[in-house]
Amino acid sequence: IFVLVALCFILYLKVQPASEDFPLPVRARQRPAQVARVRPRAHETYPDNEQENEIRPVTVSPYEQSIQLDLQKQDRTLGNKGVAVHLTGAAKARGERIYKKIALNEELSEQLSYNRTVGDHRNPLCLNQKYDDPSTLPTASVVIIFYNEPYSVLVRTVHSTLNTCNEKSLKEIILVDDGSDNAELGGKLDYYVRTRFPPGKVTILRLKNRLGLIRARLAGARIATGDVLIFLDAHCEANEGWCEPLLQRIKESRTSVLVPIIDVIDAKDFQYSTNGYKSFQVGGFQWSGHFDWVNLPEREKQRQLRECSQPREICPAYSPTMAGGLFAMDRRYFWEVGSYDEQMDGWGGENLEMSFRIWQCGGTIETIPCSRVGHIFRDFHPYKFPNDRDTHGINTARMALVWMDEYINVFFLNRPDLKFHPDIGDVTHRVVLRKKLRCKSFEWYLKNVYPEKFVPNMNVKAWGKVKAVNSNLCLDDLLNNNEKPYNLGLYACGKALQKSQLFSYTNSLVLRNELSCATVQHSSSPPHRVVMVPCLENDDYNEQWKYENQRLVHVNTGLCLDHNGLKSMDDALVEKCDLSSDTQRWIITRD
Ligand code: LR7
Ligand code: MN
Repeated sequence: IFVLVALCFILYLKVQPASEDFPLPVRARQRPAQVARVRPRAHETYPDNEQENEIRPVTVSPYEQSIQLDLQKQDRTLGNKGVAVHLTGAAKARGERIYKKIALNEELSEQLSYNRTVGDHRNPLCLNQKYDDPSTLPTASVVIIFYNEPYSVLVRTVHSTLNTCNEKSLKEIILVDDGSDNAELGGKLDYYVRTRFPPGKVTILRLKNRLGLIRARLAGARIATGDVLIFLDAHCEANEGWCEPLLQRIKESRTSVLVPIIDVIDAKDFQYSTNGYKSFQVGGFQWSGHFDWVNLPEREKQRQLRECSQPREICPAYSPTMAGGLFAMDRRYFWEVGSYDEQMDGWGGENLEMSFRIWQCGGTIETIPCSRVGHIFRDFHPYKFPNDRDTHGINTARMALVWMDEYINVFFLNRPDLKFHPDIGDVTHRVVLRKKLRCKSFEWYLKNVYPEKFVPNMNVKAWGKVKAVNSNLCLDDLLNNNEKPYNLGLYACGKALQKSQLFSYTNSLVLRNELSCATVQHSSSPPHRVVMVPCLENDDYNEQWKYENQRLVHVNTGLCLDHNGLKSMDDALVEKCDLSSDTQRWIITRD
């Protein structure tokens, strides 16, 4: 027995391969332990042409090796259906480190399959929808622009598009590289596109320099050949069946500019999340020129019921503005209606410009509820803006000069910094365009498209600073200008009217700023604070104030706004009304 065991042992040793020179099959030879690390760091570069690398006896191109390594890292099941994934150990730490740098967990992205599914989050009513045969629907060119996006995220965006958009409808995908200097987005991406995607489907357009996202989109649109342009950011994953409803609607109405419901892909754990299939928001704007999300107004629901024959929940919903990154539009209409303002640089502002332009010049912007696409929202921009300029502000000022008519005053009231900004440049060609297209006024837009939008100097008894008589204290939102409730504050009155001190006292006796209305917090004992709450569509009795004898009396509690003993930065309070009190007297002024 002993001899037998010994023999077996010797045999076993013989069979073990001497790790280096044993001829492994090609796949195994590419295991991470056995090839040089070919995946470059950001500062390393690939050879321009993989064939040129003749120094090392490499039989497989380094791009191929690198891509093989990428694929080996991935887990086909991880994150499927859009569930959250949490890394552990060293990978977790690496993920956190890269997240701090680029606001996105690139480590995790590299472990998720390019072909992961995000699930089907549509309203079940969508499944009964019938769309025309792809042969009679318009075709789509999907344009994806990118500047130094994480390679794996971009590649997943392309795979996801190919996996979810009907092959016959999807004419092409155009990737526009806006002058990225991240090495992986160079030759390796070219190689990937050449070897992994259906021939002719995916094109990369390389811009020599970074032109900014507006001009990058224009460059992509110029070479597109599909009937419909669909723009996507470079970090999107689409829900099943998102293409057809867009193409169908454009077939029916070519001047409808469409946005999908934009779902959230978490930048840390890549979870795909929705607000539930029933509710979604549409686009609004703030007078500072920023885009925001707003609930679907009751008025719009009524219009849907009147004008749409489908169940209301899946009807196109008119949207006053769009976020800008994800939309579909008839290609010819895109050019007819003025594409973009080519002099907008970098990032920002083009979405409100396009929104106002579409509405004012005869088109519509609609959210299509059966079309859903996820987008990775990042906490900060992982890139610098050209020349460190506030391109969002500058572009928005260009927009305002062309489209907002006299309402530009409200914009500059909110953005005095932009009023004489030297970089705004000339907008004559856009004014000419507006004339040529015979577009309607901004007043028309507000009245007909977005009547819910509050205008600080319209339908008001007074507007300006709410200033204490005999003191230099003013009501001030202390920069809390958001949509959650917050305590109203006091601050030294600014010389000029500033955004944080801009209040309106409306014809319906509401004291408010752009988004919030002043009310009194119900507490059993003093101090009673003044709280700013999101204004309701119909004014609430609890938010009414009477203005008499220079006193601001909260109707519901009968208490008076009072700054007795208060100083700058304190919360605003109400006290028992006292006609003889000097600290309960206020004026609303623009001086
Ligand atoms: O210089 C640049 N060049 C580019 O090509 C800067 C950016 N880009 C690319 C970038 O790689 C990305 O693919 O442009 C795309 C958009 O940039 P993001 O993702 O940094 O922008 P964002 O998602 O924060 O910004 C939103 O607003 C922008 C205003 O200019 C654009 O319209 C974005 O497309 C838009 N994104 C969306 O609407 C997605 C939904 C988010 C919301 C709300
Ligand atoms: Mn984006």
